[in-house]
Amino acid sequence: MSRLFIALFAIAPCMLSLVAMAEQPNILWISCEDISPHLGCYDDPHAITPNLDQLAEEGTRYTNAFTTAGVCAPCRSAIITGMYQNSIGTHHMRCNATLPTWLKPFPMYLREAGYYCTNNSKTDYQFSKPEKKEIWDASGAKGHWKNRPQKSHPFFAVFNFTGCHESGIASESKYKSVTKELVPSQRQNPEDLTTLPPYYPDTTISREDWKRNYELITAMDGWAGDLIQQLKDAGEYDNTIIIFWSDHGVGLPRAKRWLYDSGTHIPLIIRVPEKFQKSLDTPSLATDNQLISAVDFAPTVLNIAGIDPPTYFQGRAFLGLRLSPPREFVYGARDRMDERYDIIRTVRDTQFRYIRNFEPLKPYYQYMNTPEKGATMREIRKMEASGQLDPVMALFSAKEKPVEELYDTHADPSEIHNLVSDPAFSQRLVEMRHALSEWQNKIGDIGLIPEAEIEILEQDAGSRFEILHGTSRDSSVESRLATLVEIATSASDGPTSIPKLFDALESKDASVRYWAATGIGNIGTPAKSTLTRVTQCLDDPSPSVRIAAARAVAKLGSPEEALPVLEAELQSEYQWGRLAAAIVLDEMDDEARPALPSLKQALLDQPNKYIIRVTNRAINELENTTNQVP
Ligand SMILES: [Ca+2]
Ligand SMILES: [Ca+2]
Repeated sequence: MSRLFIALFAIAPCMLSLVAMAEQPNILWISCEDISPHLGCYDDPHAITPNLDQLAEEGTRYTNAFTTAGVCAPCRSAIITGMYQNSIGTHHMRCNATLPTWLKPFPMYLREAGYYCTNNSKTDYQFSKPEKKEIWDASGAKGHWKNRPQKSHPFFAVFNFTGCHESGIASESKYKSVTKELVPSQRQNPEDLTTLPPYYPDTTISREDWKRNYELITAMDGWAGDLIQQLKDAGEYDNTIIIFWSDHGVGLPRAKRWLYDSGTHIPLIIRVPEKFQKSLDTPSLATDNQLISAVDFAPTVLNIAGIDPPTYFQGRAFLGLRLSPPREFVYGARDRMDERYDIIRTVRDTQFRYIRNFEPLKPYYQYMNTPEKGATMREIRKMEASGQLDPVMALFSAKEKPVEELYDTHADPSEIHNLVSDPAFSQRLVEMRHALSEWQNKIGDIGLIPEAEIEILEQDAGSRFEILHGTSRDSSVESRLATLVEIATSASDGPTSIPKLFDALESKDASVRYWAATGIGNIGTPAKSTLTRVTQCLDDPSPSVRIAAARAVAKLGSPEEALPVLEAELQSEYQWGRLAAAIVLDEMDDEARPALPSLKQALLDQPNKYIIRVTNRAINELENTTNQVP
């Protein structure tokens, strides 16, 4: 064995397979925003998408591809890192996490292997280091494979179409601008659409939104066709693997931000040119029904480029040589969406979806600035107010959520018939519940740690991932997570949990004390006997515990004791502590009236727009005003 070979083996094992490969394929990512598989090639009866249909005709259409969240940034952070957002702490929409020093966004491996990597242009990764310039050769509106220094350089080029983002549905001017080049035959008649989901009011207004979704997708299809044509014009079409995907489902209520298929089931089309089908051992299938998660994109791109994915990746390569066994499940997480928290986890196989609501006492539709502006959402609110909701719509306007949801997506593609109490599915329920907690343990899900606590803990831990894992990537997090899951569950369990919650106030773990105080607050008056002890928690060293305790003290009948604590936390150095305090003050409604001056003060010099939104909402409700904030 030559010295050179030994050296290569020692320093760069991941390059060996590259050496063996005849030619590195170019890779083009055509990505877009906020669309479900409303494409002709997915048998949608209305879609007008000739370019993507043609791509699917020449390549493979994946029918079971899912994102890890129902919203842009958490999904995009998982895609670029190859790790679940709730493992590395990029799970809140939006945030800025410190990553472990060993974690490299996957284009960095491609660049090391000689690829020219461009991103045009959305990042939304939820971390600021590594910086864009370390990840990409070029990232921005000018990023393009055409700018590679030499034609012989293989490229990995990403293009993203923002035109079909939810704002294109919600804003008439954006919709008109994005679709301005559509001809009459590419337009839709809202009256004729047969695919409006049953959980939306069937009104002219909702149908207008639904129509816009289709037309925005047609505009996106034209853009995708142009990217494909550019490859053909440059003679690179048969040297380039094309991967088309959306970053999550349609930008409408109970879809975007949610973990149902409506929010996480995405179109995924891949065309592997003939010459790579053999070298990558990927015969071209018209349709592939295997389960795919967006966290698999990173290992898959590295694998087809001939680079062994790093062992810390949490997804699997689904194309190329030496594949591991296919997935049994895909997983997803919902955490803070803009200014409101709601912790939800999901696991899905090819037929069933299981959902675990960790905050079941919160409604599905908490008031949030951005989604409330959409016309369909306003239509739902109107019908809620006038008592016109039919039973299906009423499911998601409920004041509380079930702890668990289970759906048979074959029989019930809209996921509206919860099977949790159906004895025929009890075995399935147990299996899915188990699969979910196994996944949470495996990845070290930090979602049950309050965000202000994460802000504090990441300082010492070095990164958010290392809060649970320590410096070892493999350490077991199971016992700590089990305690958190147990106490978070008890927090929504009602008065029988009072003794357990009371004891948990003594925990050394601030996150456990937080859930204990939150649980006592959830119970309210029947937990009155705990008032003296909970009042002591107003001086807890953790801001998250102080805020949860203040909420509990208010719910136990002493709002005057709670207010000074919450007013002080509104000025906290921890921005997510300020948000948590604002949320409690908003929840207190009229009891928070004495804090009005502090709420108004909190709007000033406030760098975090989410805190402004919640505070503005609280003030609007107290003063009967309709002030708008961005
Ligand atoms: Ca998006
Ligand atoms: Ca309020």
